[in-house]
Amino acid sequence: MSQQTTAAVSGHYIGGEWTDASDSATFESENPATGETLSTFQRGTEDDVDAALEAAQEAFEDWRSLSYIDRAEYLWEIYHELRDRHEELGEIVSKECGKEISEGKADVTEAWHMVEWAAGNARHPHGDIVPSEIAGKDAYMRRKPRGVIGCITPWNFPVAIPFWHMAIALVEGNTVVWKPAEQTPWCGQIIAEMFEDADIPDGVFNMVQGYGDAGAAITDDERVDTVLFTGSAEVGHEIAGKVGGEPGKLAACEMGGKNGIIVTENADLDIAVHSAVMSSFKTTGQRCVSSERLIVHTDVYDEFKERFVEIAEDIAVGDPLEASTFMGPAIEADHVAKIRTHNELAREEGADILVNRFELEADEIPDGHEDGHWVGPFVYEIDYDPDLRCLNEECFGPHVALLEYDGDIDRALEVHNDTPYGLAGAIISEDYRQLNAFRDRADLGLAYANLPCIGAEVQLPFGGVKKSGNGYPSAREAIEAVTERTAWTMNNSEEIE
Ligand code: TXE
Repeated sequence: MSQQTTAAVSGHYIGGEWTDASDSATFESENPATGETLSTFQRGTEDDVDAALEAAQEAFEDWRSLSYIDRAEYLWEIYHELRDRHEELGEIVSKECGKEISEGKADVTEAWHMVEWAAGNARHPHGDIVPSEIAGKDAYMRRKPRGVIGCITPWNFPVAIPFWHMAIALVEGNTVVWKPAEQTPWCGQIIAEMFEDADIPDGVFNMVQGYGDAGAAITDDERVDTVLFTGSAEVGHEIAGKVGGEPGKLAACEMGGKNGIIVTENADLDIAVHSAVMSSFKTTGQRCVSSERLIVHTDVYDEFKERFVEIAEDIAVGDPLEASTFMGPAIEADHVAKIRTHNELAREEGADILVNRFELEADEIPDGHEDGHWVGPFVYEIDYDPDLRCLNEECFGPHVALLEYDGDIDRALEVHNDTPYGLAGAIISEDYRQLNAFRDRADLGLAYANLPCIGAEVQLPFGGVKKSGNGYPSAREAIEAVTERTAWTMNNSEEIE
């Protein structure tokens, strides 16, 4: 048991051992609310990744030979660890990625939901028996593990997303090499401790800390059979391009979105305003499902705008560890600069700014947090034009456009679908025909009705269409990416065909 509440210089976890980087290089994790260094970690090199892949390959045959139920037992240990360390880990999430504390804890809850689903699924059917064309023959589809799975994860759900990838991969009989995001290595450290405490056989789970170069060393290695990636469109497309071109190797990538909410002429405006506020500003707009476009019918536009703007002006930005905070800081200084660029782009493209709290007033920043990466809501209205970059490029911050539309649901859908992305979106309407039209014709992987455009259920698929993703690296559909299918046909009769 090597539980640490503050890590010293924490290593990789490879082949059941804590190891240092081959060149002893380190990096630091930062508290985005204060700018303080939290801890120091080994920075992964190609040699470290090589060692992790070797360990994962060596462990594969023994691990795949266990029954599903036996493999799931290790995951149940992790499930209990996640529950036991909920408070502690939730606080670390909050400290390391700036999420308001209830969201930090919810990240851990979502992780154990995923582990529970994956471990429970070990007792469910894993194939199909089908009728054979020939009497006396058995025909069925059987699943088997693909081998070594490379998992690359982002910082915004530093506990849930790794388990969305890894829990299923492991129960299905694969071994794993995982690289946590460089912004949230402390969460990575705690997760690796949980695997160690669960006594998972050496080499089945391996973690290499570090940056994108370590990630690329994983994705580019021929020993990796499947890459599961969640992160930016830029990196995801690069990985899908490289890995997807190789026969026998798979990449399932889940990227961002330029998500929209349609508010129709008959919407309940209480639901509409609540949904828009939650979807635009929770997690400081840094969720892949956050909405950045509010597409509002002209009949209700003025009232919606007035109510939404009033709340955005007042939203409590502050210390993520305080329960009264609605929005914590942005993840890092570079991300603040990126959000600034998107806000300026909207202005240059003719936006009328309704709320500009991007630079917080000095008295809005909590004492002792002056070096945090603070940003506040930025709300604008703009005439819809399909060529506007501000309506097509993801900001990943509390940056939201109000778009007024006049016409029927077809017009609303035309505006909604006019982005290169297709991850998540919502409709607020009391008309079932409009809801059905949205369900059937919105270009989306995740569609919400009369709800905020956030939240995920592990028993549903999670992924997007268009530029938002290929394959499903998470939730139950990830089984497709981490298993092979064998079509098995067996002659049970005396006759030889
Ligand atoms: O992503 P990156 P970031 C999106 C969102 C946001 C952007 C920023 O669009 O604007 O990502 O997040 C590793 N080969 N989402 O900067 O850079 C990297 O070290 C292999 C959407 O964190 O893609 C990290 O572990 N790996 C989202 C992971 O990839 C590489 C959640 C993600 O980093 C690599 C979060 C490379 N060449 C962000 N370069 C969602 N869908 O939930 C980097 N990495």
